[in-house]
Amino acid sequence: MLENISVKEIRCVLRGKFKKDFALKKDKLFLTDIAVVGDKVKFDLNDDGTGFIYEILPRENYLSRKVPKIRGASYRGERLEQIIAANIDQVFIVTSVAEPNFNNKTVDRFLVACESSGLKVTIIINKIDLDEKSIYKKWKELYSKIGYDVIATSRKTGVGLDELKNKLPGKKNLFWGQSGVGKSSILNALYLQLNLKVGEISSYTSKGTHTTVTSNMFFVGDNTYIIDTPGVREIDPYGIKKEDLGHYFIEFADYINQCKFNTCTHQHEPGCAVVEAVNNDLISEERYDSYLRILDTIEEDIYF
Ligand SMILES: Nc1nc2c(ncn2[C@@H]2O[C@H](COP(=O)(O)OP(=O)(O)O)[C@@H](O)[C@H]2O)c(=O)[nH]1
Ligand SMILES: [Mg+2]
Ligand SMILES: [Zn+2]
Repeated sequence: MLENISVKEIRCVLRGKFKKDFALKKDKLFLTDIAVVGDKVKFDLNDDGTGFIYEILPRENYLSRKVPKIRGASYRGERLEQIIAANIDQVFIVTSVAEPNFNNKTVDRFLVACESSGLKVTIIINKIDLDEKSIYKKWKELYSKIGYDVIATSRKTGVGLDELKNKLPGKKNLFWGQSGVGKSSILNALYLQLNLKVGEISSYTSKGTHTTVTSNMFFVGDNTYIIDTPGVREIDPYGIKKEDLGHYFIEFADYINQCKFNTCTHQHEPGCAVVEAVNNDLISEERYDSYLRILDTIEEDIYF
């Protein structure tokens, strides 16, 4: 049985040469991680059972965002890429209907980040026990129609949890979403042994200059891994050009090639097939609105 494969934890530090690479980046305000959750590495084993990482193997894929903006801080320069995790099989974007309220604009930002990394995504709408008016149904329908798998869940009543658990075996599964939506709660319900802390909000170092974001990967048997990601308030997808953004709204694909100009950014350009599709209700207003908003932030970042 795969469950019997032994998984051993070895505490490692990075070899000096990585540290030098690290130092070179110090002229920038933010530093990005060198080794991230999910990386495959080569290391030397010390006598005391600890290890020295001397090589990080090429990543099959990785999920990232821009290093978060710090409120009230003013600085110049680019915002670096922060890698959340590497070598992932699928991502679950976790949302909730209430506490915090469902925010489709935020969901779309997460989706863009996943799509630009070529990762398979499922959307979880949690806390439906709080949803007296069943507003989740509208969003479930909207995202299902586009082609995403959507699972409505409640940690309280247990609805949807079996459906979710059936999707996880044999994969490296990353759970991503805003703070407080119930990521850790759901994972605790699925795997009692995890015993993750619940109810955390994003934390800052004492200086308040760097948001602490660390992900943790857990082996839960059956060749299955779970990555829990704490402390996300909002994300800005990294490294996306204006002219490429439309490709990460997957339902635009049917129309993009029919635009009059191949440099079309689907705003006010004449002969835009995406705008026409919005006018004909073939693309939802909500999604198109998200698209325009993200497009705006991409422009701002150039002169950040
Ligand atoms: N009513 C309700 N509350 C939930 C549900 N899932 C989680 N919560 C609560 O939401 C809060 C945040 O949960 P947590 O798992 O820490 O969220 P995370 O930041 O996404 O990991 C906690 O107080 C949980 O008890 C749910 O399905 N229904
Ligand atoms: Mg959590
Ligand atoms: Zn267009």
